[in-house]
Amino acid sequence: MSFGKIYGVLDNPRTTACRVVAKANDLDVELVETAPGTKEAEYLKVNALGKIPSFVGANGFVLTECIAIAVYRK
Ligand SMILES: N[C@@H](CCC(=O)N[C@@H](CS)C(=O)NCC(=O)O)C(=O)O
Repeated sequence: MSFGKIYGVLDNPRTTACRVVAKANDLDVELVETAPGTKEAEYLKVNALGKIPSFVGANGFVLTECIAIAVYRK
């Protein structure tokens, strides 16, 4: 079952840190490739600053800031 999605870039350090923690906790988290600094309207609804990474849980819960994402537990 999906835990959620991480918006970020493969090999970006902050994205990677979040994905490593998810993997270590056996969480199914999809990576949605998103360029840092994007001003796409859809992404700005997730992260108003356009920064990566961002997390959107399967329940719709949104988190930004890589440390907050990494330590988040449902
Ligand atoms: N405090 C944020 C910083 C996020 C951040 O600055 N991400 C960079 C990429 S590593 C970014 O999106 N830069 C694009 C920009 O600042 O417009 C965090 O730790 O998640």
